Amino acid sequence: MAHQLPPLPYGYDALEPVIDKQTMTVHHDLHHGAYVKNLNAALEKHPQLADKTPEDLIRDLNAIPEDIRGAVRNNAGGHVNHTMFWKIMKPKGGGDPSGPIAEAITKAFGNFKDFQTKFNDAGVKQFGSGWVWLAGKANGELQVISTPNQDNPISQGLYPIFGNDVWEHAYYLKYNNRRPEYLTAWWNVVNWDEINHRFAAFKSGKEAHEPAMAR
Ligand code: MN3
Repeated sequence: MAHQLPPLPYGYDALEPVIDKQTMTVHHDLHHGAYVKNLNAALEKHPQLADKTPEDLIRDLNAIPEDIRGAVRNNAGGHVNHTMFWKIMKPKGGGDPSGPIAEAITKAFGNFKDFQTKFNDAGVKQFGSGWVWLAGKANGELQVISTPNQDNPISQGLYPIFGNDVWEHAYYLKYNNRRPEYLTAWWNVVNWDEINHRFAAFKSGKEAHEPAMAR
């Protein structure tokens, strides 16, 4: 069965005023929709890959046939990234983290504010399109990284605990060129319950990711 665009877990206007309805509509339906469509089109040429999850496809890109490697990198990456992104946000989210992720952030970065500063700085400094992440290493350490385009930490052997989208399509309609303002406001819609869920999966050494997809 082909990969499918998952529905947004809330309304298009649910993250107002942090993220406006028009941005959410275009971002989910058109941008994420296109990644799914383009991924399915690329995979048609290699039916042996049909049963792989999008995470499996990007875990070892060298194993992907060269003629579709770029398309898989961009579009399976885009699919995995956005599937996570919708879920790690929610209306009336934000606030200080709680539970195990709060303890882990304090241990790794000193305190939540310093972590946010580090995360936002990495997002501002990502040149052009990309993502900023809290990623987990195989030895359990946490780090803030950024990736270009739709690259996901999975392709570097890291676990994507959560990330923010710093492509202009994620914020330009409302924030124009003010990416730092978007990065700061975004914390008000973060879903710490879902992030704790992903962190627990990382700590338990399970598959690096949610079965991202309703296939
Ligand atoms: Mn995006």
